[in-house]
Amino acid sequence: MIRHYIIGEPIETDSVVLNIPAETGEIPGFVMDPGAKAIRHRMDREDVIYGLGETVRGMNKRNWLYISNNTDDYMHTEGKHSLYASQNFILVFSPRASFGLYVDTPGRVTFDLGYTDPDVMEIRLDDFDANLYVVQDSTLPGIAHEFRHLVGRSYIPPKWAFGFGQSRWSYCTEKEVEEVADRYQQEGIPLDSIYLDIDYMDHYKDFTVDEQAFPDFTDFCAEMKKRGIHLVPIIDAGVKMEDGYDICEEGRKGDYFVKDEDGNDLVAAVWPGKAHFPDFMKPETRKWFGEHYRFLLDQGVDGFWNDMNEPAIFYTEKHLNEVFRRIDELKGENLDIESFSELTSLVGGLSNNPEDYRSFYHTYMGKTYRHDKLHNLYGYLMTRAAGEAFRTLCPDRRILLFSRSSYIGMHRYGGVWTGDNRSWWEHLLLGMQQMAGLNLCGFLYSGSDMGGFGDDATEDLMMRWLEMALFTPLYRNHNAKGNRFQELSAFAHPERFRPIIELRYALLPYIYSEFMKAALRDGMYMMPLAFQWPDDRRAVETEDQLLVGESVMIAPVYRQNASGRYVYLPEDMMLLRMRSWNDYDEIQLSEGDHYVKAELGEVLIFIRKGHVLPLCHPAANTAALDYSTIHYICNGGCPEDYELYNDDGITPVKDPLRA
Ligand code: MIG
Repeated sequence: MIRHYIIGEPIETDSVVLNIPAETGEIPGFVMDPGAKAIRHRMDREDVIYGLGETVRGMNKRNWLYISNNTDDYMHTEGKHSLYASQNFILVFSPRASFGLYVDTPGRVTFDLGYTDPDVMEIRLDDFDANLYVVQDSTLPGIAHEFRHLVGRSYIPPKWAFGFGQSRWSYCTEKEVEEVADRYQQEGIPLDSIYLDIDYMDHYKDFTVDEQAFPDFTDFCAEMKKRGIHLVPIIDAGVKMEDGYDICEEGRKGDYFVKDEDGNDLVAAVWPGKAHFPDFMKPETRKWFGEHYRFLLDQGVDGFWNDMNEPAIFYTEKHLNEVFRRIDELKGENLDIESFSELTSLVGGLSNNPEDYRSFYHTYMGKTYRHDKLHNLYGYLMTRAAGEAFRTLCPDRRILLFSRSSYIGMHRYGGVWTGDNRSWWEHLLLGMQQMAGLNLCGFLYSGSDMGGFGDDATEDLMMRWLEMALFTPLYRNHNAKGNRFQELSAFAHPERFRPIIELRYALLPYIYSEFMKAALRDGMYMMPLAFQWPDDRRAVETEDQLLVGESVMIAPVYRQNASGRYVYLPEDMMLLRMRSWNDYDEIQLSEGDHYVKAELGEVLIFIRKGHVLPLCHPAANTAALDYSTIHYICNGGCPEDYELYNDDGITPVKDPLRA
């Protein structure tokens, strides 16, 4: 059951698809404190809080302060409060009565989940206006399902988007991209996609291709398609300011950009230097911007990633001028500790500055709003622009689309990747933990940059990351310019990765089935163990294992130089210790604690009692998979009872599946 309450005068976000009449009166379990712009809930000692999507720390969000304030932050350390997204749904799992709470407001929300007082959950709103939805059900999967039903069906990508993808900022030319494909082919490692980062563009201009570097992009796309590889270009939020550049000109003429205090198109910088920012809050802007994806679709592209849409701002022109003025004043002065730190923070404070976010305006639902009031919707509505356009530009096929910034509601239009993580072992684990919150918030198609975006990956880290992520829907190796190359072919032993990637392909019938069933039935694809064993405290506290679909539990190795790990089994299970899709040990383990060996290159997959795991022969890419080779590993279950879902992987799916 879902109950709807209204605080103040909320701004509509279009994140909810059911019309649930609002009730008046007390919100069950909460005390309202309008003076503090807060609602408060007393927690039991045993309460666990899930949700909040892609945030730092573990799956249980309790005892930290999370602030929904979409931020381009490339240091995902545990002291942080905000990352790129605002996914304001929490699930409070309590022996008393579990419930879900969705705080629907586009402004800043502070989730003080026992940070100030360990016994108290306090949710503070910058503006005391919100739609609140309280979701009640007797089970955790039930609450998750009700909530997902409330916010609408999750985005479904084409099937090839479940294959392995290679990315790096940057591949600058056709030749470089070809070489990546060649090297994978030479190594015999399956590959479905290569991502194009900002360098494919002409001077970082959206909807352009650098003609020197890619002289015939249409031909190039076709040639790569023939090799089974999809090219996936990036699109940035900021539009380069340049006379004669069609997107800039159209945006100015059509009044599609956000406005500064004086009513002029805001000038702020990102990649290309000075840029304008589309006002994605306006349907006209979304329509206009979305249509421009056609430029790349027409050339054979069928996937995109939307970046910098928090939006990230290097500096605004106005603020930069103020900084220059002040620096001029400081020039020649004796800089003591105060004036010197003023100088450094003047420059350091230019990017993503809170004051800048209060200095421009949107037109939303016929009214003018200062940006910060709607801030968390920007990435969502950029991605919605693309998603909605695809429905008319190519109604007969699915297009891959995922975004860095998001808000609940966006999950209907695209997936997410978790942004600029690092080649750190702790981020390998974080990448797994974030999947629980993301699934709960509807972002089924998601994943982190495998190998880590920042810093240098080692062969063992890369290997363990590919193993951990074997079941994550987005399976992409991505990293940043300046770091050690981490294409699998760049390591000392590329051949050691092949069995892992092949295993991913062998698992695709299961991954795709379970993903699609979750999407089409508003269910969870990856979930914490508490969803299955709520009465088992050990299971509930397990932070480094996940359930994937109906049959599988994963327990990856996430420590360097470890050749095994402890695993907790809430019930008897079959362990598959897999070295490849056709070389593995089958071991029956009884419930309880086990130390399980897993050398580098060995993956631990647990099959639940009474369940089966379908596997097929691997292939060079998803299109080449042969479902007639499917065979089942059974732990007591019958293959006939397994509901294998398959389709052409391209045609949009209209109807929900009946359970
Ligand atoms: O400020 O396009 O998160 O994946 O490679 C960096 C360059 C901008 C951030 C994205 C990252 C991408 C990078 N972008």
